Amino acid sequence: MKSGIIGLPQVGKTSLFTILTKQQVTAAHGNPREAHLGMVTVPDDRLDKLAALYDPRKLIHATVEYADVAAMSQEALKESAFLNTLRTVDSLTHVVRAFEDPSIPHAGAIDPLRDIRNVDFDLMVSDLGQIEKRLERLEKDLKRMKSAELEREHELLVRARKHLESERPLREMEMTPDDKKAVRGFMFLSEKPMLCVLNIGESSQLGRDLETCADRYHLQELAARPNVGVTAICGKVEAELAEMSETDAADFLASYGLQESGLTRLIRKTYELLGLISFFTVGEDECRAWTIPTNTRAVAAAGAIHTDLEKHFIRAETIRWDQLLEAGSEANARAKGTLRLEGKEYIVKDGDVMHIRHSG
Ligand SMILES: Nc1nc2c(ncn2[C@@H]2O[C@H](COP(=O)(O)OP(=O)(O)OP(=O)(O)O)[C@@H](O)[C@H]2O)c(=O)[nH]1
Ligand SMILES: [Mg+2]
Repeated sequence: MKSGIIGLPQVGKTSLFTILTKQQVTAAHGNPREAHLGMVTVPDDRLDKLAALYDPRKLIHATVEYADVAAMSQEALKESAFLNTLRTVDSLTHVVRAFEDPSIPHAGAIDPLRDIRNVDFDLMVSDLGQIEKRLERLEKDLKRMKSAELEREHELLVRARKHLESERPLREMEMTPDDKKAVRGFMFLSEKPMLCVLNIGESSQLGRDLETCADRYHLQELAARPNVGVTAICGKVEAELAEMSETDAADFLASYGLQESGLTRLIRKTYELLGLISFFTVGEDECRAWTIPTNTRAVAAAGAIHTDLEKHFIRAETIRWDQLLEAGSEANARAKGTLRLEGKEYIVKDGDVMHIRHSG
């Protein structure tokens, strides 16, 4: 899974990338349009607790890849490196300035809703340009020959154009699974799910500020739309946290009245937005988290581990992570009856621990 960090100039995109990936980015980074890429471990204390039980040789968390790109603008969207990076991501992480700091320039007063609309506008203009080009071509082709498939595409793109012209991003357009398939090749930017991350200033009531800032900036209506999420972080505080040991970080969070770091919440929100869940495989050799879409059948989940497991799937020994911890071992869980045998059609739940039995 890959997410692109976008936003207006100087809002804290690279700062967020640095604290997420713990990767230093130097100013002398060649082409400024070239993205910085980095992997981020998905924090999951359920997996950590399971690992404490098994003491495995390998502990493997899920990962998300982040791409930090240059500031958003109509001009940037005309550059192919910039555009191609954004086209290939699964979601957008839109950093929005909400911190006050006169020394860091920003166009106009702090106004997250305006900034979000402006960035969305640029994405929509880019998609619209692509649609118009394709429609022109399609109309020429349709004049020369009749084709049901081209006509369907034409109809869909006309609908998408109308949608964009009314200033609504494609992520809010109703599309059947077939429609989605038909437009997949375009990799439309405004169709990608977007998590807006308000970068707020430090304060003594940071916990409350983080919770209330979506309301303060009138983003409730936006947050309720399809395929959009809103969350907040304090980049300054997160940067300090990133430098600390785990125990110091916990004390530091508590001193601000926080239970978890903003980054943990940000990644969780991204999973929610994309409809992703985790299941686990455990053992003395390896404890590992796997990422799958919600409503995945057990046999397809097995395929996420290895295609052979999908092909030769017999059953999945399944237990909820906390029930396994409570039982203390799979043998105890089996005796207690909390370890279930599930078939191919079982819908895997977030936090399931699975052992795939196979005939391969
Ligand atoms: N006060 C304050 N300054 C911040 C915060 N986050 C970033 N900055 C500062 O804002 C400036 C820009 O930060 P970057 O992370 O480089 O922003 P960017 O969005 O990557 O900028 P461009 O890539 O140039 O568009 C730097 O001087 C940061 O130190 C914050 O939360 N509070
Ligand atoms: Mg930057």
